[in-house]
Order: sequence, then C-alpha cells, then structure tokens
Amino acid sequence: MKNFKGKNILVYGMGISGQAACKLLHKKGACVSFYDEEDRFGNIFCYDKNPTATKYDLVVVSPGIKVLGNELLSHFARENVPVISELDLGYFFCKGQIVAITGTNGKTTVTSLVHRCVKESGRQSFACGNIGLPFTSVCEEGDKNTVFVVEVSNFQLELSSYFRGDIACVLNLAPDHIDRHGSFDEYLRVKKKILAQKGKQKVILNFDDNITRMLKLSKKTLYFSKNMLNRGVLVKNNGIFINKTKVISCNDIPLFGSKNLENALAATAICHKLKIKPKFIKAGISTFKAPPHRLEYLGKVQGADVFDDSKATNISSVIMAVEALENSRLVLLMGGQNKDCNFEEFFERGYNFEKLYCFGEAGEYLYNTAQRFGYQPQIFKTMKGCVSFVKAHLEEGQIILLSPGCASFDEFGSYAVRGQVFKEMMFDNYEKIEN
Ligand code: UMA
Repeated sequence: MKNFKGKNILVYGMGISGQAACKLLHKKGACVSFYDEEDRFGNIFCYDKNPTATKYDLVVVSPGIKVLGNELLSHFARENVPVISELDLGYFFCKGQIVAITGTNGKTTVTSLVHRCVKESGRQSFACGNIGLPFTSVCEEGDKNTVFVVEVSNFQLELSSYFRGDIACVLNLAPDHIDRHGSFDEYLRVKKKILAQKGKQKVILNFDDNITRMLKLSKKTLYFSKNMLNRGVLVKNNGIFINKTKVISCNDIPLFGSKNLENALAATAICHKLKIKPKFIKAGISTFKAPPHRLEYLGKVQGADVFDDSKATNISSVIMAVEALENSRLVLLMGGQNKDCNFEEFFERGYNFEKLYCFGEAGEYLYNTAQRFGYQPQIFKTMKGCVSFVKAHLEEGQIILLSPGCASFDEFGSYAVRGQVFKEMMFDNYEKIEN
C-alpha cells in the first residue's frame, strides 16, 4: 500500500499527527481531505464536514481518536473502507531502522536515552512518535542507516496493522487508559500489537515485569533485569552489564530511582541490538538529562524537598515514585481526572504518608477510597488550591511529591502545564508561562 497517487484519502483528526499525515499524503499525490470534530483549521486542506457522504479509498486515523463506540469508524467498517493509523502511513515510507518502544511507564525516557546513545555513535537518529514529533513528519528522512526511535503509545497501536519495528521493546505493563479501551485485557491486546507475529524482529523485554516476561515469542528475545540473569542486560556489582561486558557504573547514571535504572537497562539492551559499542552507550547515558515532570527533583523550599512527577497519570507510576522516595515524611499530592483506574490497589499497599492530599475531579473518589484504608486525607477542589495550602504549611524535612495518578484535563491542557504550574507555585524563580 504505497501508491497513493490520485487516491481519495481522509485524515481523521487534525492535531500534529493529522497535519503531518496530510502533508505526506499530499506530497505523494493523494487527494487529501480531513475531518475533525472541531471546525478550527481554516483553509488547510479540504475540510469534509460530512465524511459519510463521500466514498473514500482510505482513512488515516490520528492517535487521539477513540475507537470504542465511534460511529464514524463503524461507518467506514460497514462500507469496507480501509482504515490505517498514522504510524502505518509513516511505516510505508521509512527506509531507516525502526526501534519501537512501548510500555505503561518510562517510554519517553527510554526513547530519549536511545536517541542520545545513537547520536553519540555518529549515526543519524530521530526521536519521534508519542514523544511529540509525528512519525509521518520525519519518516522519509535519512537513509537505511538512519535510526527512528519511535515512542509508541497504545493509542497509536490501536488501529495499526502494518507498522512494525525492526527492534521492538516492551518496558512494563500495568493498568492504564481503561477509559479508552474498556478493560485491561483489551489494553494488553493493543500493546502486544507491537510484537510482530511473523518475520524477523529483535524483541527486548523486561524480565522483572510479570506480564512482559511472558511475552517471549522466540528464543532470541533479549531480556533486561535489575537482578542477575545468566545472560542478557543486567545489574551486577553496582554496574550495568551486557552479558559479561560492563557498560556503565550505576553511580554514573544521572537519573533518580530504581525505575530509571530499569530505563537505563532497556536503553542499553536496545542499543546492543543496534550494534552500538558500549563506550557510546556509556557516553549517551552518563550525559543524559531527564525529561521534565518525571520524578524531577526541583529543589528545596523552606527546608522541604520538592519533586514534580506530573507525568505520573496511572497507579503504577505513582507506586514507583512513592517507592523510589520511601520516607516517612512523604507528603503526596494526587488527583485530577481519573482514567477509570481502581485506586484500592494503591491504598491497600499501606504506604506511609505524613500527609495525603486529594484534588480535582477524582478528589472525592480518592478521598473516600483512602479513608476506607485507614488514611486521613484532605480534599481540595483543584490542584492549584491544594498547592497553595501545601506551600503555606511546609515543614523542614518533608518531601513534597506531586504524583497525581490521574490525567490533567479537568484543570490543565496537559501534564506538562500541570507540572509547570506546580513549579511556579512552589518556587518563585521559575519562568512563568501562560495558562
Ligand atoms: N479529535 C477529533 N475527535 C476525537 C478526538 C480528537 O476530531 O474524538 C481531534 C481534535 O479536535 C484535535 C485532534 O483530533 O484537533 C487531535 O488529535 P490527537 O488527539 O491524535 O493529537 P495529536 O496532536 O495528533 O497528538 C498525537 C498524540 N496525542 C494523543 O495520543 C492523544 C500525542 O501524544 C503525540 O505526541 C503526537 O500525536 C505525535 O505523535 C500525546 C499524548 O497525550 C503526548 N499521548 C498519550 C500519553 O502519552 O498518555 C497516549
């Protein structure tokens, strides 16, 4: 499916992926129209207000379009119109080597780490996909030696049928986005689509995660683990090893917590499969700067240490943050828009908090659930209200952690804006942004 010349194609969703897909299709000679629920794209391409009235040859769908209960997609299915994802479209035109990285947590960090190591080795690299640069905007760049490190979300995989990585890595799997997929089983089914059922693909899996460990399809699967394995990428004598070769000392990894050690292991395993020499992997990891809002240490305010983990939008990432900081003076701020996650499994773990604050749309649910497990939380309508209160009641020695466990959309446009507002409110020296 590479010849789009003269084909009548609809792009569904006109965010950054939709716009990149439109441009690529236009370049390939297709007759491109788009549909978006919001009529705000002026005269870019042809806006089709009523796409059921036209006979399309193909529909390319953006990741944010929910499939479950979508009448327009049901219409295309009834009419036998082929539907592909934006990743599929990029895949048709990509000549380079594709690394596909998915998992519930850590995708962006691992994508950035691999991208950095590849660049250290002198090869051209693009960090793209869910990380924020649409695959279709760069897929034609470079040559067969170019590496495309693609962060792949389950949203992107849901309607993908062709996209596949030469190397595929699944970092970990835990409940998330249940509101989109309806069940954890369906979420897992979608995530597993990253693993090709046929042909050559190098697969990398986390041995320490009960679900990813079982995904092994061939003997050639490379595992990484924080514990000693006989073979693979592992931690031994406080260092990361590829089998018996030491790559880097754990002291030289400039990232915080055990979750990030897993991320460094995954990146090492991927780079090993890309045949990147250990000295470049070491150089890439040791000079890495963590992306913001991921258990980011912001500094001290009135003697309290402050961490921004706004990217934590599911339970497993909150668990990782709480376990990484393990301290009896932990003050946890959580809330926002729940993605239908069941927080009983978080509170029943019995972590010790000096204070627990709940806020936002999910505030009442979190408050009630926490109380049932013996906590005495406080509730706030908004995160901003919560942070004002926390700032006014800080005590020396406390650890303040924003790890919401929920999406940000009830109060902010994204987790990044939420994290930035938290920084600005806690500190006076952060650059202000428009919100
Ligand atoms: N729209 C509709 N109908 C709908 C939903 C959306 O018409 O039912 C329209 C909106 O009006 C809007 C457009 O679709 O104009 C938005 O498209 P989109 O939601 O696919 O967003 P993009 O701007 O194309 O960004 C997408 C990813 N967004 C989502 O998956 C929601 C970005 O991931 C990704 O960086 C980008 O493609 C480039 O590949 C963001 C994300 O939140 C960061 N990802 C989720 C996550 O990380 O948890 C999965």
